[in-house]
Amino acid sequence: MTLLLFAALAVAACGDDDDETTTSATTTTEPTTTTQAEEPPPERREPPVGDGQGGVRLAEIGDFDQPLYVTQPPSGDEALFVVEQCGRIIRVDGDRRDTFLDISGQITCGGEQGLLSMAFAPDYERSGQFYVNYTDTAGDSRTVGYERASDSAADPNSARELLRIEDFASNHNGGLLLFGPDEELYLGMGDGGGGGDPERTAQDLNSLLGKLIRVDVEGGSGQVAAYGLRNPWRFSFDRKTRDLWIGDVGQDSLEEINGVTFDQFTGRDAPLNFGWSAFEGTQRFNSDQEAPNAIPPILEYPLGNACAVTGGYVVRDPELRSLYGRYLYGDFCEGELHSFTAEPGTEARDDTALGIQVPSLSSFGEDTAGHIYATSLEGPVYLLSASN
Ligand SMILES: [Ca+2]
Repeated sequence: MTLLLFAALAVAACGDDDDETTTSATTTTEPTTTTQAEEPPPERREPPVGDGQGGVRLAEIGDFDQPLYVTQPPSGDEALFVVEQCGRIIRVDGDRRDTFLDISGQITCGGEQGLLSMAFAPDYERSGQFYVNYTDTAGDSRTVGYERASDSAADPNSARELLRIEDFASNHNGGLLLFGPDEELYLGMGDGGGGGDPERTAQDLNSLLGKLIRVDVEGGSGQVAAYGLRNPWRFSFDRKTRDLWIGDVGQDSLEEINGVTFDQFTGRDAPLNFGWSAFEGTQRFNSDQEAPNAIPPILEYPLGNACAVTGGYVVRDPELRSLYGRYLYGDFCEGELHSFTAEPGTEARDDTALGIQVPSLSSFGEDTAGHIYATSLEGPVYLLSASN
């Protein structure tokens, strides 16, 4: 207050000298002010794209029962929510843990089935609404809305079914629910399962299997948002650019990662076709399937020690300097974290191992501030922190 007053007095005193001084003071001051307004302070400047090598450590936030997702409400609650495969959602607030929801009696758990994810409504702070996807006792996919009863517990009686998709095999169930930058709810759905797309669902626009689905949270219907997917277990939107990234689990040869801009995803060519099962990665697969407009993957890698891609996030946590601006992903069996410079439409050229393993890497997660988490189906959930 004193300093501000002093500064104001000094400027006033300066302007009082004579006409010429006033003019020169005005012309030199104004451009300086403009420059300061446009240039963000150093700590807000965007870091350069990292090299993907090191500088990261895993900080365990706790041990859970087969965790396969972690997320956080968009506002109003700084707790983390960990999704356990066999039907519980655990709210983690510092050292305190509460079972937020337990629907273990309504699901099939094991293999690729179970409670597969949750998503908070963009207005969760006010509405208390959130959504879950799970495999029901008949093996079908269900997307159900719930409401919060208190900060630490959902109301189990508030269940409202939005979408039920009949499924013919226990594998390839997708299951990630995520609100897009357009505040629409998206669901990843596998091709039904078995192997080789036996029912030829992925290229069939009349089927919701093998798709990214836009879920109408009011009316409870699903619309094809993208197709030609085998099992898009985890996908994400870049919080800075809005780009869509999909880790699509492959058949016997290739795992693939797809990346498109949000305008591509929702533009005149929508719904986009990612090629399965005419293609597995860039290789021709089912000869009776055609996908002339298929979008090739940004990255593909062969099976071996690897078995199933776990799609991640474009890292926007400025503390993780080596990963900033890179798409982070891994493989459920191989466990090594990898990243490459995130550029939709451009084949990945600098895929790099981070030097960190997460055994049974079931998923990544991103909180509201942009911190990145990794879950191991063996129990631990980790925060990725800077190591120096
Ligand atoms: Ca299935």
